[in-house]
Amino acid sequence: MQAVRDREAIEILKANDRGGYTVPTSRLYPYQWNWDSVFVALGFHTFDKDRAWREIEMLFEGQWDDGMVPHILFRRDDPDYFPGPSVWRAGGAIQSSGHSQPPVAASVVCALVEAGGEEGERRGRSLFDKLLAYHRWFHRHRDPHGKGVIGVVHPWESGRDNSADWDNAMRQVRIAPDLGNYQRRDTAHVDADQRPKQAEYDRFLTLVTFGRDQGWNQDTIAREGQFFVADPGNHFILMRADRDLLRLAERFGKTVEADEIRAWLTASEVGTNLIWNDDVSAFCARDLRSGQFSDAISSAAALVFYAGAGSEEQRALMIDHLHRIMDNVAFGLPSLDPDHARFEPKRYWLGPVWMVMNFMIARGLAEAGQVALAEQIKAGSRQLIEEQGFYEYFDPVTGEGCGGGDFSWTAAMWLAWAGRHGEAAEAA
Ligand code: 9WN
Repeated sequence: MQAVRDREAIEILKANDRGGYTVPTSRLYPYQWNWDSVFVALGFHTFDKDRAWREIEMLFEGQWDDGMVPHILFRRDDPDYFPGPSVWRAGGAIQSSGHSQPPVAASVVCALVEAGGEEGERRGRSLFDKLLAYHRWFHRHRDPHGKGVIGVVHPWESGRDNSADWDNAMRQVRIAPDLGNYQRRDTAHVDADQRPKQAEYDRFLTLVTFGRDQGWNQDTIAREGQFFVADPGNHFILMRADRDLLRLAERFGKTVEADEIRAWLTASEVGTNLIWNDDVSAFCARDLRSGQFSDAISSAAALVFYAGAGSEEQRALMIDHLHRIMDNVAFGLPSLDPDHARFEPKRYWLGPVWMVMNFMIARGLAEAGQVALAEQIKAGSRQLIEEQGFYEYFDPVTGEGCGGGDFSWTAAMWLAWAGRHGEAAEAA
């Protein structure tokens, strides 16, 4: 099975290659997505190092002048996806969406550089300034008041689109009256029961049209937009990426930049307390306008270990939650606590298991000495792919593969992590 799945995973990455960048899967997602591409680079790196670097370099070709790396790059128009470039009307040399996605790039670049080799050293070094500009953009525009916690201006920016994390804030979003009769394309490719609901799409679109009408002025969007919510996912992922960027800065002798990054980390350690919800004893999303907490414990909260964040007490309480949640499902880690009223095992980010989340969560747990939990998550991930193949996400109760098939980041996570034995192999 190992050899068969290895071969299939390589074939999927090759088939989804569009000439130096990879689509998440054909038809459903026909463009280059930010965090997908970065994870995909880890997969390519196991059999074609040059192609791995190319993936990330092509993503950064779409970087905006202000440092932002958009969540989608539209290199060509494709009627299979909505909303496409004519709706977003954003970007420069390459048309793009108007906000970002989880900033995993510095962490993967750091892993590729540390895997060794002169070529990796050279290509990592030439990406350093771009990564630094990207992180500066996140700290400036997604933490405009310097609270030390990262917000998202659209659920799509979190990469966890219909998570229960956004429920309170999304309820407040007044749907734009002029959305017209737009045609969703996602439900033409995937069972509607496994996708976000129409009311959510209306709000997703409302937020896009607001940003577009502001000419994608990020200050105005964060200040006046209808949605600005502290995201445990992007907060913890950026913290980890800051630590990895710092490793690169030290390696490349960038001392001034290293001090700047250390200051971000100090601020983030303080800011982490702002997303600790005492009512449920967990890290939760929090509306940055009203201060209101979400009561949902999503898989993003489990990234606290990956970030190397939180107090001893907070971390211990999160471990208790993880044991409870893992005992509740056949395959972990579900994207939402099964004890939450909104849990739906097949609906996208309301329950299903996602391989890229598992990869980061397991890595953080292993680093924190929680080896048994980390192994449990990795073994479950491996079994899901072995039995079902390379689906977009998986039902944590039945193990059924859901969403799109032949999925690039699932294939990449197999090659770089779930399908490999031993810590060394995990470094890619
Ligand atoms: C919107 C590509 C992307 C992932 C996201 C996932 C989904 C898009 C969509 O697909 O989002 O960005 O149209 O549903 O939620 O994490 O990057 O795989």
